[in-house]
Amino acid sequence: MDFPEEGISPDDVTTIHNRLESLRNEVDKLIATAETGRILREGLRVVIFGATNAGKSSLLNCMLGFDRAIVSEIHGTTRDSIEERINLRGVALRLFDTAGLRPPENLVEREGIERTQRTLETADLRLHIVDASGPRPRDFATNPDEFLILNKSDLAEHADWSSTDAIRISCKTSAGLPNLADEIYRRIGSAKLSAESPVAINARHRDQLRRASNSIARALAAIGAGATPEMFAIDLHDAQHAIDELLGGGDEEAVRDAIFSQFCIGK
Ligand SMILES: Nc1nc2c(ncn2[C@@H]2O[C@H](COP(=O)(O)OP(=O)(O)OP(=O)(O)O)[C@@H](O)[C@H]2O)c(=O)[nH]1
Ligand SMILES: [Mg+2]
Repeated sequence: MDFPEEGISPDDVTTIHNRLESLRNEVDKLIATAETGRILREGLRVVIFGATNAGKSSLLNCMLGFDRAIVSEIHGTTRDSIEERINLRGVALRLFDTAGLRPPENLVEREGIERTQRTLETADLRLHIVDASGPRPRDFATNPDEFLILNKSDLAEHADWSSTDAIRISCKTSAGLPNLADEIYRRIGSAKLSAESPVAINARHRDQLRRASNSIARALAAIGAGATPEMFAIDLHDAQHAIDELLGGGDEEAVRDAIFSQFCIGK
């Protein structure tokens, strides 16, 4: 592409900028539907994790309605990640119980904890469960993308947790479990199932769209930094190429026209 200097005024560049911004928005919305597609096909990955003895396996069993995982007062009972499917108000969940986190005592436990970390990396929702009848561990940390749950509310809560804003449950008495289900549903509803488009795209489509989105972002950044069109043409070309590949070959002219229809641009 070749952009004659005199063909494009600063106003035109502003229009191109606005058009690219709305294009990027549309592309990003489509990318979000890839997540929805995966979730509809495979189920949403909900991972229960936390220190040993917090009640992770008890929570899995409670949510399943039967004793799938071994529960005991011995720290480090669960050695491997356990997966079960449940249906939460029509949403398919893949629920994972994991090996409790603590400094491993042997190789098997170390391997189990590494599996916990890997399971967490691919989680859509992380349920961080703690035993609130005990003190808050010195190295305790949680972050906003985790859902903190204080378990064992049938026992006296340790003062360390008194100002902690978290949902309180008891796997022993089932207290708080309906609230927990409400909250899980609320979080997945807003985070993962709100894509506006009914189209659920696959992973290959998603990768092409990400390429297009990144290229458009680079062009937008260049425009923001005062670049002239020939300086960001390469990015638009990349974006166009990604979309062409997505559509299975394609009409370069049509894509270019859609972006530049009102401008006089040589090719
Ligand atoms: N009082 C009380 N005890 C509970 C509750 N939930 C679990 N427990 C007990 O806590 C102990 C540990 O429960 P688990 O579910 O095995 O804990 P875990 O987090 O899976 O432990 P690891 O597999 O060792 O990491 C068991 O003795 C349970 O019976 C609860 O809500 N209240
Ligand atoms: Mg366990």
